[in-house]
Amino acid sequence: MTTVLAEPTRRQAIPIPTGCAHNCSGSCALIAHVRDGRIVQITTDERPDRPNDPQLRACLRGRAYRRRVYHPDRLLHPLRRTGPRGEGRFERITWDEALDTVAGELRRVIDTYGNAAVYLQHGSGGLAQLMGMEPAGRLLNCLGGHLEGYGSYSAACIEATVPITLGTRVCAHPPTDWHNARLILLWGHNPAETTFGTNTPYHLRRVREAGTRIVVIDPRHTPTAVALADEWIPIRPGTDVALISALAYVLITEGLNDQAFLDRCCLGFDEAHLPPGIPAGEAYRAYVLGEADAVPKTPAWAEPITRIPAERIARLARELAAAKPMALMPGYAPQRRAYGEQFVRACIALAALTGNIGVPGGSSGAPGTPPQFTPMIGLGAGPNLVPYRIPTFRWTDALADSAALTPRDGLRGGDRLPSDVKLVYNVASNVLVNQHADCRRTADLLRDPAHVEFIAVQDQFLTPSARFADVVLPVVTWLEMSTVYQLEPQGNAVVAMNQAIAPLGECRSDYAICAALADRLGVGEAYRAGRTEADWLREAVRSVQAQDPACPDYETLREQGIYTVRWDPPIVPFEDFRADPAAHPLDTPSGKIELFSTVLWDWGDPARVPAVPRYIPEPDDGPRYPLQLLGPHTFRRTHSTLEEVDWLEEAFPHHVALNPADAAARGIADGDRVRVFNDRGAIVLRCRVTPLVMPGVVVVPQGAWWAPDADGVDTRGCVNVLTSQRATPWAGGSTQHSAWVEVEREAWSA
Ligand SMILES: Nc1nc2c(c(=O)[nH]1)N[C@H]1C(S)=C(S)[C@@H](COP(=O)(O)OP(=O)(O)OC[C@H]3O[C@@H](n4cnc5c(=O)[nH]c(N)nc54)[C@H](O)[C@@H]3O)O[C@H]1N2
Ligand SMILES: Nc1nc2c(c(=O)[nH]1)N[C@H]1C(S)=C(S)[C@@H](COP(=O)(O)OP(=O)(O)OC[C@H]3O[C@@H](n4cnc5c(=O)[nH]c(N)nc54)[C@H](O)[C@@H]3O)O[C@H]1N2
Ligand code: SF4
Ligand SMILES: [Mo]
Repeated sequence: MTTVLAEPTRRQAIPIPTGCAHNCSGSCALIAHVRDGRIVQITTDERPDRPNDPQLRACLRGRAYRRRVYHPDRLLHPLRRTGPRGEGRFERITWDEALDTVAGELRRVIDTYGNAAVYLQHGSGGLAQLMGMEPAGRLLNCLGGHLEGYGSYSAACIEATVPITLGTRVCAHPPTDWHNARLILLWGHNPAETTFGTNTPYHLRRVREAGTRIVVIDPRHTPTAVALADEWIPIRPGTDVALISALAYVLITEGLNDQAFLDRCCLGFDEAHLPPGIPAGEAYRAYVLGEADAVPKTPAWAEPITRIPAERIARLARELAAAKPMALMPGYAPQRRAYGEQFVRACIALAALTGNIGVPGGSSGAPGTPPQFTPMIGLGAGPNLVPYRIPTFRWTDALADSAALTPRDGLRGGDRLPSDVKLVYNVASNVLVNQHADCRRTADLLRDPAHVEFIAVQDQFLTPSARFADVVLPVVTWLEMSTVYQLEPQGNAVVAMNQAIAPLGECRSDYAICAALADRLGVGEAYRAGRTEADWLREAVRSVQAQDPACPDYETLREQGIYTVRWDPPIVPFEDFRADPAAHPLDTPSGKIELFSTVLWDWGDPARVPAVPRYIPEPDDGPRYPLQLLGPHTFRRTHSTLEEVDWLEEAFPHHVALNPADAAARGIADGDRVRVFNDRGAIVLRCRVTPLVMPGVVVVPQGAWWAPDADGVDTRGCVNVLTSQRATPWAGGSTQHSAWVEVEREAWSA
């Protein structure tokens, strides 16, 4: 028998403070325990919990990180493709060969086609300083620039519509204000699982314990609905704006709306407050009451659309009006849908109608940053001299036919792109194939080397995207480098991430790889700006210090691990505007909250981009595909990162979830292997039959790695085999939550 614990010769492991900086929207503290140059355990924050400075406790993903760092599939050497793109055959090459090839291709493509032919792929894998897209963008900008995307996968419709409606994205209440709310409405929002700043679930739990009621509106009975809420209201996906319109109907017809606030602070609620020359029927009130289209948006109208009983809708409206203040907190998912712009604007309208904008405990209805947020300015990508920008989600359109992409499709900087994309640089990203919609179409586009002439991938694993690379460059994990990280806007901490172990194999940091490329291309000096990596980290921490003198310097931070920004007393966004809108106008065309958007009116596409938020039924894929497919973000992974970690698969096995009624109608039992399919493709995976998903809805968590068999059927279960590349009509955002499928039992299912 071995007695490991009693082993007398065992030397103490050294604890190294570090953190977790994949794009889960959190940033937790990790402590790597290192013995003989190897991490033997990972623990997390051990400081005492204080109400406004709680621990940055890591979730299972952070704590299981050892399984990722030392995974046998880690990339340890540069690779060159030997078979057709996507097939996954590579040979090991030296760093010199790899860097010479990538630098040579960058030079050749820029000289032949111009800088706009180089596309830096959206990639969110590494978000701390010196990692990921930022060094790569800096390298390309030192070379004269590159084609850049705008609008994220996460929140393109929020990013586009909140500024034209509220004039700013500094529109969120800090968690220190949440206890002032009587009711919190989490709309398509699942922070128990999606984090949204490490301690969002913690703060929600505390305010609920203190008596605030929490209601969740979601097609799934989420971990948030289970653990943090008083009530779950299931809604048919894509119909949220119908529900908001019906809530508005009840508020208006029962005189429960805050008319004084609407009159004083908003444009276009009623005809008396429309801009000059706009017909009366265009006001929000006219839409809700059905004055223009003869369809009053009553609860009875919304019931068959949303599947929420009319009586419950009417009661909810009264509850929202009675709970003063009420904080509406939407997630991002309902705007990653076919008409995502409408959801974002409808939420702001609901917050305005209930008079909750600019009051403690209220909400603007829009996700954003709180006023106290102190952004960290570190390395930075520097100015990009290429003027062209495309909506990030439309990069495949730019690849397929750059000439077809016009300003009406969201192209900025000119009427058409000067060149097709000839080189894709994919850093900290599995978007290239896995995380973008419609894997098969993307893969077909990438397969032809005459079309995209060169693909470089910088990653830690040979992901489905890396399989399409011509050259793969191996990157360290953060445990093999030092960096600093600032929590996402929703949070309030700066975390020092200290190097715990030597780089594995021949891995290098993104910063170092891009520096070596810059040297080869003659722009090394501009790239480094005379600084070492430690200098850049010192600068980054100094940028927070400049706004918040209590922040320690880099050296002190390295020792203490975490600095928490104090957000007490909380600053309430729009408080001054609400008090005196004339003295504090918003940065919108009218200076007011534009429930009627003059910008969208001028756009001139009222059926798809109306000037007031309207319910627009989503297109479906016809009667053959009756089930709505969601690909939410779950505990299992951070996007596709951590897919390889066996402990996480054991804790949260990947499967498709189906309601018992839909399963019974198809002869499917819990645990069966099923085929989920539509015209775009098919995936085969285990089925979980569960009432946690409402009828008519199918759930395949996003991020599983695409693994097509010889017939092209995905044997792992990547949801993006089934999603559409159609962008939202105005923001050009992702619509990856709007997909329709059928599910059938596999004949050989045991
Ligand atoms: N664990 C984990 N956390 C993450 C991430 C991760 O990969 N893993 N990714 C992070 C990133 S980058 C982002 S952008 C955010 C994403 O954050 P979100 O976009 O908010 O997350 P989702 O899981 O897509 O969706 C949130 C909830 O909305 C519901 N939903 C879907 N469609 C609809 C709808 O039409 N109406 C309503 N009412 N609800 C709907 C889903 O069932 C889900 O419970 O998460 C962040 N957090
Ligand atoms: N169907 C569907 N698809 C979605 C979504 C959805 O809700 N539904 N959500 C979308 C959203 S919101 C987002 S943000 C995207 C995210 O998509 P991505 O930005 O592609 O995120 P990941 O899938 O995590 O891929 C990150 C990659 O970076 C690598 N990596 C990690 N750290 C580093 C590093 O330090 N350096 C380098 N070079 N590589 C590193 C990881 O190994 C991984 O391969 O997915 C989108 N896709
Ligand atoms: S994955 Fe997110 S929630 Fe989990 S430890 Fe990392 S930062 Fe924290
Ligand atoms: Mo995201």
